[in-house]
Amino acid sequence: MLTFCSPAQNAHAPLLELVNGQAEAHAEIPARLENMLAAMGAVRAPENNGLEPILAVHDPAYVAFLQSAHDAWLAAGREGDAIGYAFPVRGRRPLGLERIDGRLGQYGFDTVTPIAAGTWQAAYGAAQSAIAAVEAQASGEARHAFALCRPPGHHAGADYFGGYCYLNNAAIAARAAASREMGPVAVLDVDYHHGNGTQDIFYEDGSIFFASIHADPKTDFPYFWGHAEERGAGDGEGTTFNQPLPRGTDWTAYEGALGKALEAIARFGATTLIVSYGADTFAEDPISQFALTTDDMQRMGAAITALGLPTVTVMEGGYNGAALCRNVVGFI
Ligand code: SP5
Ligand code: ZN
Repeated sequence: MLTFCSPAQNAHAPLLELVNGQAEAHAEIPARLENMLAAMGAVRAPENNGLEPILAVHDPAYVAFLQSAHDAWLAAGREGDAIGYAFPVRGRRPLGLERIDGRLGQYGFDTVTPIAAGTWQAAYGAAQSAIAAVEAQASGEARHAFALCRPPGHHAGADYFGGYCYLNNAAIAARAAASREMGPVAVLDVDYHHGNGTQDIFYEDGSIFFASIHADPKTDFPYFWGHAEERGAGDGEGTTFNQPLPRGTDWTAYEGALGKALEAIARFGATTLIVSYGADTFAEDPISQFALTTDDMQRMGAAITALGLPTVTVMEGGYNGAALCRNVVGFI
C-alpha cells in the first residue's frame, strides 16, 4: 500500500493530559508513529501542497491561532505545553480575546489536547500526508493509499481542536478529493471515538456522506456528539449516519453495523471513500472498551475493500503501542 508520512509529524510530543482529576502521561505520543513505521516498510514523505487545501476546511483565524498559540503561551511566561482551563459552555461569540488562556478556551473543547512547541508543524505534516494520498489517487498512481497521520484529526472541527486532534486530516482529504472531481465522497469513521469534527464540518453538506461506528457517547468521549439521532441538517439532512455501540462490542455486533454503514455509502452513490481508521477498537487498547481482535481488523479492511471504491485511509487513534503495528498492518 502506498503510504505517506511526514518526518515533521513527530515534532508533536505532548507531555501530559488533564484527565480523571490529574495530570497523566499523554496517550498520543511519537512512539505510536515509530511503532507503526517499524511495521510498514517504505513510506513516502508527502510533497508540500501548502495551506490552500487546509483552508478549504479550516477557519483562517483558527489556523493562525494554531500557528502562534505556543509562542503566545511562552510569551505569557508559561512553560511546557499550552492547555486551556476556561471554556464557553455554549454560544461562542467572536469576542476578539487576546489573552492566551481565553483563546485556548475559545478554540479548544477539552483538557487532553495540549499545544506543544512542535504541534503546528506536526499537524501540518499530517495534513500534507492526507492530501498527498488523495493526489496519488487523482493522478492515477494508486487506487488505494494510506496516510499515516499523527496527530490524528477526526475530533477537530473547522475552528476547534480537541480529542488529541488539531487539523482534520480526513475532512481535508475528503474536500481535496471532491475538488479533484473524485466525488461523490463518503467518509467512513471506524475509530473507537465518534468523529465529531468530521461530522460538524459536513453536517449541512449533502455532497459528502459521513458514517461513523463508535462507542456510545453516553458513556464515552466526546459525549456531546455521535448520538444516533444526529443525522445531518439542511442540505445535509440524512447524509450523517451514526451507529453508537455499547462498551464490550465484539466483531459479531460490529460486523452488522459495518455492513449497514457500507450499504448506506453505496446507496449514497459514493465514488471515493475516505476511511478514518483508529486501532483503538482493539480489545487491549488502554483507553477504549471494544473487543475487536487483530484478525477482526483484517476482516474490517476486507469488508471495506469489498465495497470496491478507491479508498484513502487516514490514521486516527489507537493507543496500544505494542499491538498498533499489527493492527494497522492487518487492516491495511
Ligand atoms: C483520536 C482519538 O482517538 N482521540 C481520543 C481522545 C480521547 N481522550 C479522552 C480519554 C482520555 C483518557 N486518557 C488516558 C490517559 C492515559 N495516561
Ligand atoms: Zn479514538
